[in-house]
Order: sequence, then C-alpha cells, then structure tokens
Amino acid sequence: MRPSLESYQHLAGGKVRDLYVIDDEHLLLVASDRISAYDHVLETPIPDKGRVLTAMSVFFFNLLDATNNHLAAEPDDERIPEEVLGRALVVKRLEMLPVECVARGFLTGSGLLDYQATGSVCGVALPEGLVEASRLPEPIFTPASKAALGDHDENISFDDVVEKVGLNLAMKLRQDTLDIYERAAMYASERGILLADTKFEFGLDKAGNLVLADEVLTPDSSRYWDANEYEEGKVQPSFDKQIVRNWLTGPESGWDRASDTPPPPLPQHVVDTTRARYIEAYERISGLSFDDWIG
Ligand code: PZK
Repeated sequence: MRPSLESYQHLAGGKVRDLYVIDDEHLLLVASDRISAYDHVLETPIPDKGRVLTAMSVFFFNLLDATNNHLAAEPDDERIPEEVLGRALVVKRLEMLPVECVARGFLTGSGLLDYQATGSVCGVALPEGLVEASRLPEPIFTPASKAALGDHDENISFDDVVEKVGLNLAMKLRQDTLDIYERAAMYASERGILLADTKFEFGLDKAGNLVLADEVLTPDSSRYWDANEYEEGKVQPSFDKQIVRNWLTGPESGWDRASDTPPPPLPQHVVDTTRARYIEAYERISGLSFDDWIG
C-alpha cells in the first residue's frame, strides 16, 4: 500500500517543484505539471510535464553514472505516493552547498547582460564582439548565489565560491560542472539540440562526498535550442516554452507583459502543442519512448 503525499512533511517548495521529508536520510522530490513564463507561474498546467522532466533527469543521472548522484531508489519505489508516481524521486538527504553551479556554452540571458556591462561573465574574461546567442570559445563556469523565492539568482565570481565553500571544493565544483555540461552538450548536439547553458546543485553526503542533486539537464534547469533554427545574433526560441511565450505576448491573449496582472489561462491548442514539445525533447534526447516511462 503506497503512502499518501499528506503523510510526508513539506520541506520546501519552488515555483514548480516541491520537496518532502520521507525520513532522516531521504527526501521526496516532486515535479509538478505547472509551467512558468515571464516570471509568472501560469494557472494552466501542462499535462505530463512533471513526468517528462523527471524521466529526463533520471535519463541523465544514468548517462552520467560515474558522477555520484542523490538518487536513492528506483522511480517505482513503494515510498512514492500513487498521485505523484512518475514525477517524484526518492533522494538521499544531503547538506546542500550554497552555490548554483552554472555552465554556459553560449551567451544569453544574464550572461549576455554581464558581458555587455563588463566584458566578462562572473569574472571570466571573454573576447570582444560577442553578441546574443554567440557560441563561447569554450564552455565557462558562471556560478550564482540562490536568491530568495521569486527573486533572480545573482551571478558571482569564482572567488566568491571559494569564500563560500573553500578552494578545494570550489575547484571540484567548477570541474564537475564543466565536465558534465560538456558530456550532455555533446550528447544533445548529436541529436540536433543545443544545450546553451545549464544549472546544477550539489550537496555533500555524510561521508563528505560531493553528490549531484536536484533535477539535472531538464528544460527547466537548462536552455535547450533547436540546432536547425540556431542563428547567432538573435534571441533563440526556447525548445519547450516558445509556443507559450508567443501566445502570451501575441494579440490573442490580451495580456500586457509589462503590467503586473497575472497571465490569462492558456487555450487548449497551446497546452497540447507544448506538451508534445516536452515529450519530443525527451524522446529525441534519450532515444527512449515516453510511453515506457512509469506513472
Ligand atoms: C534540496 N533544494 C532545492 C528543489 C524545492 C527546493 N538531496 C537533497 N538533500 C537536501 N536538500 C535538497 C536536496 C535536493 N535535491 C534541494 N533544497 C533542498 C529545491 C526542489 C524543490 F522546493
């Protein structure tokens, strides 16, 4: 008999995910079907989004099997409530490190803003003349510090990471972040998808080992671009969310992004196309059928 979700204490909630306590050593990491756009969580869920992102995360944890990760059980473990089966994982409870470990292979978002203001990103000097979506000469480590809920993470320098965790751990975080990014980006590019950037969270287990935690290499923690549409100098369409963004900012929605009103509900065609896009990303990248995923 599987437990109900109410039997677990709620530990933390993000915009679209939640964390519950199973016991002293285990947590339940739950991905919802909620989707965010333009800093709002939309009222309309995307069916199966939580299962797709969970499947993707498990796929990459398995691909990176030489990297210690926080998975503590199979995705069908009996401790997972029926109502979240397929979109929840039993993970080892770690001591989390206070650094968002970001790797970038392309210049966009806060990286581009920092570059335009300073010529570098997180203290990493870059050549002149780079523009929106430029491929970087080599992938770079651009750490950030976690902001309060609702706020944006703040880019920090490698020296700031050293202050937070010490030199040895800071060097290992940078190395592991870049190693994992490089493997995943290579893997995705062979399947026609560019991994522009990605964010990892690490923790320490009881023995002091560095462990890869959270969700990994999902469209919520990464920017995925379609390689066929890539054009330097232009803001790239998001592989997963572009249909939602286009509808929200187009004439149909009647919504003004600059206002502080919440976005309207999504029409069924936008929900259906976006759901298909998430499944396409999973199937293209993993080579697996989403029909075979649990839940
Ligand atoms: C942990 N977060 C971020 C993720 C949220 C918040 N294995 C772990 N051990 C201890 N703590 C965490 C993890 C993991 N993963 C992760 N905060 C704490 C987070 C998802 C939903 F609300």
